[in-house]
Amino acid sequence: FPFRLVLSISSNLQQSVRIAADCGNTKQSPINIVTKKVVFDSRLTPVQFTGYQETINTLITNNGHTVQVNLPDRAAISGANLGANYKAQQLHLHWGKNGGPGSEHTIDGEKYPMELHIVHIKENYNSVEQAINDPSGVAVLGLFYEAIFRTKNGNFVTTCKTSFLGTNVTLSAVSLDMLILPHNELERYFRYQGSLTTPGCSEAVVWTIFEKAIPLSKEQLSAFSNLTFSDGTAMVNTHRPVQLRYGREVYYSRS
Ligand code: 3J3
Ligand code: ZN
Repeated sequence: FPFRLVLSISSNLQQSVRIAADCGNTKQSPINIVTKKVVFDSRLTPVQFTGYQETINTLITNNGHTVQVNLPDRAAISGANLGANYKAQQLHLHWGKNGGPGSEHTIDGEKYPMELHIVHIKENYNSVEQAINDPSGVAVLGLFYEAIFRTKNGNFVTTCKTSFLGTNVTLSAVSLDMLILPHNELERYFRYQGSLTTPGCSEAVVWTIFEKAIPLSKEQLSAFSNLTFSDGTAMVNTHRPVQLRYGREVYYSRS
């Protein structure tokens, strides 16, 4: 390119970055978490779970763009410098293809094969639609899954074969506990301010991303690629690309 043309490209790029910033979409999710740049915050105490220890009878569904499990809002989280109680709404997953890279957040540029999101809304709201108008109206817990050759995991995800859709599942404390992490691993997490990663992408989410990944076998991870979108095509690569951080800090719960 002649030098001048290169300059005009760079000025266009600056302009498009400025437009993006002017539109206010500077707190988008997911992001890449650079572990060397996270900032220790002593206020990030362990997440407190209430109502997750009970048996939850619910349905696992394919809502046409992901696998979703609706949760009763008696299950809730607090502590962890959230500043409020947040009621559980649903959990869903993001994955790649046949067990390949599929998480939404990345750690030092690395994608995990799958990422679980447990979606909560601040206790004074009655729906996600209401909560997304508040910059901290939604609190999403993110958990990574990593592939291992032997499954050590609990009932919930091990039953994620294509035949599991529409079945009643009892998410007992055991499966939820196994679904979440052993308590001592829950103390290590990243925190940042971001958005929903699905259309609307409202900048209303306090993100809590646990550092420790949950082990799953390659077969379990690959089973998700047998599902289909509403149009009948394979439900693969259900993850949004990482977004610019625009200078946002990522905080960490341990020094
Ligand atoms: O149904 C609600 C509603 O706000 C709808 O507009 C849409 C917003 O993207 O989806 C939500 S949701 O509760 O289904 N939901 C979508 C997936 C919010 C949380 C999920 O986004 S994420 O950031 O956890 N991946
Ligand atoms: Zn999600």
